[in-house]
Amino acid sequence: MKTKACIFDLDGVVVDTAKYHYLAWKKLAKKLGFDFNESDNESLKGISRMQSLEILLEIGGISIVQAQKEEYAEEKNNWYKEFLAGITHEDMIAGAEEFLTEVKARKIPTALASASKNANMVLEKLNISKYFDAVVDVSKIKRIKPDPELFLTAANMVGVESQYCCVFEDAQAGIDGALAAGMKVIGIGDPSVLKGADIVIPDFTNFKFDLLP
Ligand code: B16
Ligand code: MG
Repeated sequence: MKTKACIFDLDGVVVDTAKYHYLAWKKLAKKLGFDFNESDNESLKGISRMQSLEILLEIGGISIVQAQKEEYAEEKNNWYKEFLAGITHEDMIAGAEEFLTEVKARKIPTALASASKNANMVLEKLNISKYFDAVVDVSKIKRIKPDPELFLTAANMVGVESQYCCVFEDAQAGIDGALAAGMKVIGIGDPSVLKGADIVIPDFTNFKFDLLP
């Protein structure tokens, strides 16, 4: 069954912003007095800001009231946005722009399915909206990854049935969501970390559309 639409996650797939989410969470952990490493960060990838904060606080053994949580989430987001202010095309995942260009040249529909409320800012900053026929507005989604809603909405927006969609994801929550949507998945990252994907690649270097299932 050949792929008829490509659905891309943003952070860690198109742009190397996953590291900036990590650095901002690490900064918050430091402020709260505990260490937070890359392995801890794996479980925060692809999920919402508030859910990420809950996990971070659990790791640090910290219990606080809701108003304080909102304050910390905002603080993390402000640090993350400071990193975003400096991003350039150098921050794109290796080979991502070439792969997107090939997919567009083949007239394969594309969608962006990111859990980030900052997604549009990143697209505008790098002028890469042109690669996507549809961008799912995460504020209109009720359930995010690992729920399949984000991916099903993206498929619906480009008018392609799930079984013909291929999702590109760097987070286990995203891979699980894409599989639950009945889609094929290409993991971007480390095969010893990402489970269930059809293929796992480190980045898009030399990756071509014909290699898709
Ligand atoms: P924000 P993606 C996700 O983006 C990130 O992987 C995740 O780390 C982040 O918590 C989430 O967006 C929410 O982001 O705080 O900017 O709204 O990987 O789905 O593109
Ligand atoms: Mg991601």
